[in-house]
Amino acid sequence: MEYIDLRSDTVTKPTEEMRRAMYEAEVGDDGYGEDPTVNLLEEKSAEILGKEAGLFLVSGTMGNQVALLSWASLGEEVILEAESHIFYYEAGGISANGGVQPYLIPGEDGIMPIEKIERAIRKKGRVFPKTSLIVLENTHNRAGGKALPLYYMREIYNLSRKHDIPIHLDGARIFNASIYLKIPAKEIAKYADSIMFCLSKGLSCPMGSVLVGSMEFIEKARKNRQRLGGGLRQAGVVASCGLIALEKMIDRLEEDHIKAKNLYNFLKGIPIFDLKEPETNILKVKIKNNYNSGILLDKFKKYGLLATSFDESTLRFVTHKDVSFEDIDKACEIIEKVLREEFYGNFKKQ
Ligand code: TLP
Repeated sequence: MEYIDLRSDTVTKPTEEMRRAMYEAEVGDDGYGEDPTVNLLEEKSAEILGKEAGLFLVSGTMGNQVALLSWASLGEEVILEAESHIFYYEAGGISANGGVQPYLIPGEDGIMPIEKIERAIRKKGRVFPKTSLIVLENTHNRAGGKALPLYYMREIYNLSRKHDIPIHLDGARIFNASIYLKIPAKEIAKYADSIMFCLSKGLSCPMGSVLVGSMEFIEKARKNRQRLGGGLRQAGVVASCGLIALEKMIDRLEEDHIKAKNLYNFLKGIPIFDLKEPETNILKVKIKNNYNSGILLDKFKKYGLLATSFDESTLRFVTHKDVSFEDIDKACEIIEKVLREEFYGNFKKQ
């Protein structure tokens, strides 16, 4: 069966041009700094985000882990939003790899109240851990692809300067944020000391993420990547896709946002669902009356639609290049069919 796959933008396949570029890529041993394609991707990534240097890594998770290792030492503390990817989905790496302690602040739509961040910063003293880092996530995955507003980034940045604490931005989808906010990604990146972004999500590369920051930070990060076994060799083969992504795949993300909005426009009229208009490509749908998301997901799958859940009463739909506008219409039909079956025809669309 051909599925309409809305589980994640990570399912996107490389374009024809990327496949050709992989074949033709100029390569060398990156362990010696001799892969020209990796070097170019690192340079261009740093340039596009207004930082001094970049580091290519196999995944977003590795990028975040390397950033944690590079900013914080054993027993120190990192301030994070309670539903952040680093805390939620990185297999406990923050403690296992970094040996650091998360200080979680629950946010509203991914936004931690600034006063709470300020209160969370530890005072000096024998018994306290040192607060070494503040982490932000933009767009925020579990907040349904929320783009953190620029004024908020700026306020946290000002706070971080006051306390001399660096900011790491999990910008796995920073370009979705930049498209939604209608500002260059550089403008967002300016309020963080290090940024990780993913090539393998909406940008459609087969793999890879880039971490950017100051020269000094990237030098440290390179060593930490090595420590985690993430050193690369002829990685220009895949870095070549990243170069195409930066040039040609960013502007088209707007289309993914429109697809998510189309899906929203259909689902918002369904009484058992509770949802907000998506800003980017992730649609978060709460199901009322304790109805289980797993049951719906299984039924959607039977008719050819794949999605995931944030929890047992919340569905997640992610739009991307490999689903068309027609696929979104079909997805709506499948959802309607399942709801009619499930509620014995009592399903009402308002
Ligand atoms: N997110 C994946 C899953 O892990 C949940 C997805 O399908 O959305 N930061 C953010 C904000 C992410 O959403 C992800 C991946 C990562 C980091 C990690 O990237 P990878 O998967 O390359 O390790």
